[in-house]
Amino acid sequence: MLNKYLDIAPEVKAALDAGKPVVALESTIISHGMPYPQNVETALNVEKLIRDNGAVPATIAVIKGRLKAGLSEAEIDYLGKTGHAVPKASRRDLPVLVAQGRDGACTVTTTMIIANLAGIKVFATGGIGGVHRGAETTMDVSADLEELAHTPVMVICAGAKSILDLGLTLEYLETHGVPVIGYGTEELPAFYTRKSGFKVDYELDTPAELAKAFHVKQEMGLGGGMLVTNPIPEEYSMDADAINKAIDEAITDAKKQGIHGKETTPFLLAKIKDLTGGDSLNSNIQLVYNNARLAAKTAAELASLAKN
Ligand code: PSU
Ligand code: MN
Repeated sequence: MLNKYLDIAPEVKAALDAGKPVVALESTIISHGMPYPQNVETALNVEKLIRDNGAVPATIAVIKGRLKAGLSEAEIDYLGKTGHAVPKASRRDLPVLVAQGRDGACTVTTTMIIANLAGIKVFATGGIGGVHRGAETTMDVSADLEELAHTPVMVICAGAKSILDLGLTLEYLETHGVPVIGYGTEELPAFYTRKSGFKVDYELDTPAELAKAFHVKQEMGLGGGMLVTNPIPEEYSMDADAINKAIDEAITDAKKQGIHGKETTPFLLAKIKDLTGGDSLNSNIQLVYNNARLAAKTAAELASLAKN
C-alpha cells in the first residue's frame, strides 16, 4: 500500500477526521516555479489565505522518501531554498525517490495522487501541464492530464499557459472524460490573461455549484478529477501580445537548445519570467492567491455536502 509511505500532518489529519475543509497545494511551484525568497513567501501566504477562508492547507511534497500531506514552515523554506536541486517528481519518479529516501517537488500529478491517498478532495495551484505545441511529433503530453482522468481530486487553476497547445489540451481532456469548468467565464483563461479564444465545457458561478458538480461526479461513480479554471483578476492580468511574444521566443529558444522531457516546462517558465521581468512573477503570485481563496470556499461547500 502506498499509504505505508504517507505522513499526514497532525492538523490536516484532525481536520479530515472531523470532516472539515482541507485544500492541497503543490510544491513544484515552490522549488521550480518561482525564485527564492518569493517562492517561500508566496507558499506561506497561500497557506494563510486558505486558513483565513476557513480551510486547512496541506502543502504536498516528498521529503526523505516520505509522501507528505502537510508541511512545516521549515520544510517549505527548505524546498524553496533548495530550488531546482529538489527533483521535480511526477508519477514515474515516485518509486525511485521513495525507495532511495530522497526529496521530490510534487507536480499537479503527484499532488493529486498524495491528496487522494490522504482523503483531500480540493487542490489549488497556478497552472497545469498539458499537450505541448508540436506534441504530434514529440508526444510531449503532461502526465497531469492522465492524472485528471483517473484521480478524484478537483484541481483549481488559472487555466494553462499558451506554452501549451490549448486546443489539443482540451481535446485530450474531453477524450478522457474530464469536465473543464470556467469559474464565472465561458472562455478558458490562459494563466496570465483572462482569455484564450477557447471555450470551456461549462461556466459555473459559485463555490457551491463547483462543489455540487464534483460531488455528483463522485457519487455517480464516474471517478476521475475535475478541472476548474479561474481567470486571473483583471487588475493583474497581462497584455496578451507582450506575453505571447515572450512565449514564442521561449519556445524558439528551447528548440534551439534541444530542451526536452521534464526540463521543457521549467525551462519555458523560467525563460518567460526573464523576458517579462517582475511583471509576470507578480501576476503569477496573485493568480495563485485568487485560486487559493476559491479552493478554500469550495472545500467548505464540499465538506457540508459530504455531511448530508
Ligand atoms: N505550468 C505552470 N506552472 C507550473 C507548472 C506548470 O504554469 O509550475 C508545473 C506544475 O507543477 C505542473 C508541472 O504539474 O509543471 C507540469 O510539468 P510537465 O509539463 O513536465 O508535466
Ligand atoms: Mn512533458
